[in-house]
Amino acid sequence: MLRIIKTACPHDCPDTCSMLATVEDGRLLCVSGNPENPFTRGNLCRKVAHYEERVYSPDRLLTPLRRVGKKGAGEFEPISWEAAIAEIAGRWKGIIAESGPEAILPYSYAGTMGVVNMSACDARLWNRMGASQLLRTICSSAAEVGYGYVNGWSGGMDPEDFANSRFIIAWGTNLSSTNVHQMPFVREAQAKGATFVVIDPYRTRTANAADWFVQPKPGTDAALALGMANVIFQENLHDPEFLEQSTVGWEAFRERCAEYPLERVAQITGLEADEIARLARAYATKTPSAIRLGYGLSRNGNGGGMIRAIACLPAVIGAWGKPGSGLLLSTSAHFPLNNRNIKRPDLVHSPDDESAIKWGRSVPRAINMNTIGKALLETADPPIRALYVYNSNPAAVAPNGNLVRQGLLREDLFTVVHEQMMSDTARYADILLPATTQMEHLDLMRAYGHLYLNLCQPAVPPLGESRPNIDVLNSLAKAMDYSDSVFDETAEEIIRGALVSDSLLMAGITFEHLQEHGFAKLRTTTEPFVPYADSGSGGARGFKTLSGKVEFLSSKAERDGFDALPTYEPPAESAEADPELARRFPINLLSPAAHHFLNSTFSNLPSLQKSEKEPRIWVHPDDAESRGIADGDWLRVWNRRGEVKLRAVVSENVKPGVAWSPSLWWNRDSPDGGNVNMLTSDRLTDMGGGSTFHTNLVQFARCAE
Ligand SMILES: Nc1nc2c(c(=O)[nH]1)N[C@H]1C(S)=C(S)[C@@H](COP(=O)(O)OP(=O)(O)OC[C@H]3O[C@@H](n4cnc5c(=O)[nH]c(N)nc54)[C@H](O)[C@@H]3O)O[C@H]1N2
Ligand SMILES: Nc1nc2c(c(=O)[nH]1)N[C@H]1C(S)=C(S)[C@@H](COP(=O)(O)OP(=O)(O)OC[C@H]3O[C@@H](n4cnc5c(=O)[nH]c(N)nc54)[C@H](O)[C@@H]3O)O[C@H]1N2
Ligand SMILES: [Mo]
Repeated sequence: MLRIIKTACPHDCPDTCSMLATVEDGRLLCVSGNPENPFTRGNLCRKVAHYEERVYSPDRLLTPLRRVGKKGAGEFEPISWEAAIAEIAGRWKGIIAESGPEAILPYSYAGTMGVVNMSACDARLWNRMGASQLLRTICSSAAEVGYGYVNGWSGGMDPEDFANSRFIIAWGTNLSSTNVHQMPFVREAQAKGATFVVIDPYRTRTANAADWFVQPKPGTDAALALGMANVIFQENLHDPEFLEQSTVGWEAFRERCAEYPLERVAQITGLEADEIARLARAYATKTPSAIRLGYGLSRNGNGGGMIRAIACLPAVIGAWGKPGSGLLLSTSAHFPLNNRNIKRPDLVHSPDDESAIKWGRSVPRAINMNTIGKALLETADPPIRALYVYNSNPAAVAPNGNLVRQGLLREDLFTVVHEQMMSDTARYADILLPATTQMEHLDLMRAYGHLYLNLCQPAVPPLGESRPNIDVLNSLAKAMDYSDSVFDETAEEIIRGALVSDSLLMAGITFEHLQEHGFAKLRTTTEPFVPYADSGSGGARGFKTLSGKVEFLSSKAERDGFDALPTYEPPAESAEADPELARRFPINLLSPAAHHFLNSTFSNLPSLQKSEKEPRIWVHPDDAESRGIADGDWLRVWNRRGEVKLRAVVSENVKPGVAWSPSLWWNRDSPDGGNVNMLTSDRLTDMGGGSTFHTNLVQFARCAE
C-alpha cells in the first residue's frame, strides 16, 4: 500500500520546499516536490531529492549512548532513554546547585527550522531553567542589524515578484546553489528582456547564468554601493519625490556618497570606474529594478556596514512600493506567528524568582555562538560546565575550529548532543541522544525566501528509538521537576498556538487548512505581494523604523556607536587594514555554501560527496604559478589559527589574491581531520555579533599527497 504524505523540507535554506513523501509499509520510498506549490513548483534540489538516503544513512543514531572511551574518540555504549534522561537531569541539578543555571549552555541553530523543534520547546525549557542564553548569530545577525538601520526590519520584496523586474542584481548570493527556486523567476524576467547581474568575488554558478558579472574584491561592497549612489545623484537619476516624502537624511547621505567618487571606488573595489558608472546608470534607469541580497556577503568583518549601504539603494531611486521593484534580504519577518505562544517569554525568571535571587541575575547572560570555543575555554562566573547541543554541528560549522575542539575536549565539561547522525560534534558527547528526522515528526515551517507556511506531517514512524526535540526537552523538564503545564504541550498544540493571530495575513490559515493543503501563502493584499504599496501619493509608508521612513541618517545606528550615515570601512583582517598581516597571509579565503551540501548537513552522504568530489580550494593561476602549484596538487593552507589540506583547482573564477573553498566537509572526511573552519576567524562582524567566515587571510603551498 503506497501512501503519499504532504510535508516540507525542514532544512536551513530560503526555499523551504513543499514536498510529497511516498511511503510503503512504514518505509520512506522517495520524496518529490509538491507540484501545487507556486514557488517551489514541484522541484527539489539535488541534496533533498534522495532524502531516503539521509533518513536511512548508516550514520543515523538509533539508541541513546553513553561515552565509554576518551573524550572525542567516538566510543559509546547503548543505554536506555530512562537512564539517559535521569543521568542528564541528575548532573544538571548538581551543577545548578553548585554554580547556578547559567553554568548550563544550550547550543543550537537551524538543523530544523521548525517552529516546534527550533523555536518553541527549547526556549521554554531554557527560559524556565535560567540557563545561559545563546545568541544565534552564526548566519544572519549582521545583515539583519545593518538592513534594519535603514528599513527598520528585515522584510522586503516577494521573491515571486522578481519575474516582473527589468533589472535584477543578485548581490553576494549564489542563487543557483543556495536559493535554487528563486532562479525560475529570474529566468522568467530575463526571457522578457530583463538584465540579470551578479556581484560576487567568485564566479559562481549563478554568475554563469548572468548577463553581467561584476567581480569586486571581497569586503568592498559598501564602497561600491555608495559609489553607485553617487553616480545616481550626480546624474540626476534619483527620485526626489520619494526621497522627500519617504526618507530621512537623504541630503546628508548625498554628501556622504560624494566622498566616493569613481576613482576612489575603483581603487577600493578593484573594478573599472566605467563599469561602476554603467552599473549605477542601468540600475537606476532600467526599472523596475530589484536586488536579491544574500546573507553570504554579510559574513565579512564589515558585513553589517556593507548590507546597510546596499539597502539604501532602492530608496535612492524610489524603487519601493512598486511591482517588480525593491530589495529582498529575507521574508522571515513577514510571518505574523504568535511568538508569545511559541516562546513563552513569561517563563523567563522574574526578579523575585528564587533562583534569580540566589544567583543574582534575573536575565541570564548571553553567549555568542560564534565564539563558542573561547566561551568553553575562558568563560568564568560561572564557567560553562554543561553543554546541550541540538540542531547544530559546532565541531564542523563554527569558526576557529581548533579552539572549538579544545573546548569540547574539556574533561570537566558535561556534553549532551541530540543528533540524527554520528556527526563531528556527536563524537564529543558524554551522552548522545538519537533524534528523529523531519520524515518522522510534526512541525510548522515559515520560510526566509518566500511567503508560504508549510506543515511538515510525519511520513514514517521514528527510526529505532529516536525522538523529536520536543519529546526529549519535555522529558528533561519533567526530570528537572518543572511542573509548568507548557511541558505537556504537544507539537500540534504548539502549532495551533503559533497560528493564533489577528493579522489579516493569516486569515483562514488554520491547522486543518495546512493539513489538507500542506502549505498556504500569507494572505497578502496584492499578488505578488508589494511591500509599502499602500502609500500616500508619491511616496511609500510603513517602513518599520521609528520615523516610519527609510533612514539614511540613523539615530539608532548612532546610539549603537556607529556612524549616523552608511560608510565603507575595510574589515580588520584585510590588506587595507593590516598590511603586515597581509604580507604573511596574502590570500583572502572565502568559504561559502557548497552546491551539494547544506552547511554540514548532507556532507556525509556518499552520492553527494561524489558530486562535491573532495575538499578543494580554487586559486588563481598567478597565485598558483608563483608557488609552483599545478591544478590537482594538494595544498597546505594555513594561518595563525590553523592548517588544513585541500586539493587545488587552478582557475580564473577567482581574481589574484582571492581563494574559494566551498563549505562544509565534515572533519571526519577531511584530510588530516580538519575542515576549512580550522582557518576561519571567530572575530565578530562590525554589527550584530555575526560570523566572519569570509574575512580570512591565509597562505598556501604545495604539499605531498
Ligand atoms: N547548496 C546549499 N544551499 C544553501 C546552504 C548550503 O550550505 N548549501 N546554506 C543555506 C544557508 S544556512 C544560508 S544562510 C544560505 C546562504 O546563501 P547565500 O547568501 O547565497 O550564501 P553563500 O553561498 O554562503 O554566499 C554567497 C556568495 O557571497 C559571496 N561573497 C563573500 N564575500 C563577499 C563580498 O564581500 N561581496 C560580495 N558581493 N559577495 C561576497 C560568496 O563568494 C558567495 O558566492 O544558503 C542556504 N542554502
Ligand atoms: N566556513 C563556513 N562555515 C559556515 C558557513 C559558511 O558559509 N562557511 N555557513 C554558516 C551558516 S550560514 C550557518 S547557518 C551555520 C549552520 O550550522 P548548523 O546549524 O550547525 O547547520 P548544519 O551543519 O546543517 O547542522 C545541523 C545539524 O542539526 C541536525 N538536525 C537536523 N534536524 C534536527 C532535529 O530535528 N533535531 C536535532 N536534535 N538535530 C537535528 C543535523 O543532523 C545536523 O547535524 O554554519 C555556518 N558555518
Ligand atoms: Mo545560514
